Amino acid sequence: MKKREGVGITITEHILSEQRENPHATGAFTTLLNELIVAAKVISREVNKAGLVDILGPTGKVNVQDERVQKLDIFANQVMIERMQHVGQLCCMASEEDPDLIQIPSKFPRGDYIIFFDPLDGSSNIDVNISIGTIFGIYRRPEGRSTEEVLLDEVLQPGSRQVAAGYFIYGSSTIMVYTTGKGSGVHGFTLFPSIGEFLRSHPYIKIPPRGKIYSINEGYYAYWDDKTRALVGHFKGLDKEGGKAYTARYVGSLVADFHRNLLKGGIFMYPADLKDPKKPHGKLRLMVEANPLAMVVSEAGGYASDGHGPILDVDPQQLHQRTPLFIGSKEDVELAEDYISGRRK
Ligand code: FDP
Repeated sequence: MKKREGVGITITEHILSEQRENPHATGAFTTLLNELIVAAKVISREVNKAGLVDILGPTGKVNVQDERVQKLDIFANQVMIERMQHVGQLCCMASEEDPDLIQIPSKFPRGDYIIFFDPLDGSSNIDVNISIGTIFGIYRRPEGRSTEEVLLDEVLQPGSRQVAAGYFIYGSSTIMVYTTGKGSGVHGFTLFPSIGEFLRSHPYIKIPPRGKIYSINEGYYAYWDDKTRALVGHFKGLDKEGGKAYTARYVGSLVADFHRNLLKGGIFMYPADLKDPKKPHGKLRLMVEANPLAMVVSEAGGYASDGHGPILDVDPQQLHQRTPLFIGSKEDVELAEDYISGRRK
């Protein structure tokens, strides 16, 4: 970590200090982030009650007992949409849960920002108390486009154009990690429930250049091509160099796996499943999962690749485009790229 000063300051103070450093700032972005934080606090409260639903009954208005897990996904999605649509800083949104762009209703004021989010990533883990999270990436609408309806080609921008990105992890505590890029650093804030505030707990997060952890779902070994098998063999110390084996950690909740590797160093991989026609590009989504985490890891000194080049340079073609993802410590991800692109065998 570069500095420890500022530990304990509230997230509001942090955002305002970043705003003061930008002479052109209007406060619009600050308003947007503040509303996002409120949405995450509401989701966090509901996630923390998840185990009580069977005891106390479903908490929602509609009684759909059997769909409780799915309901929390939908609840999180609704909270995000309802809280964010009226702030006046967004021109549209896109969610992992919605097939199309979410336009801002005409009764609300509109701004120039676009937000992508996965409202509850890793939601198959809710029932077993494994950490889950909300991921977000924020862009600006390209200049010169001002029709009421925002078009898909305006929204589909490479991840390198994100102006901010991050995630909330709902775990043993609720933590927000985010960056506004350009050397501002990656900062983590822990929710102090009794005062309802996020306090800075992880200033200037830096990921070690090389880690000791590899994270991948090895149950899909049969679906991988030889390059992926050779790469994972390397992390197990099985290749001809006979290097020391890494340790394996895979929770199956992207935010949780990513957060651990960000703090400790290592690589998370979700490769293309070449023999599975349902997942030729893997499972993870470029716009709501890969790009935001790629911005965070890059700002923290790490790297994210699709196996051939930077995730942040991918020119998106579809809203829900999937991508292979190799993300984490820079040297580990570069090594993965060498294997996947065939430069190393
Ligand atoms: P989930 O389906 O539980 O929402 O993209 C979603 C995700 O979880 C990621 O959070 C996680 O890393 C991945 O899927 C797990 O997929 P596998 O079960 O195929 O490993």
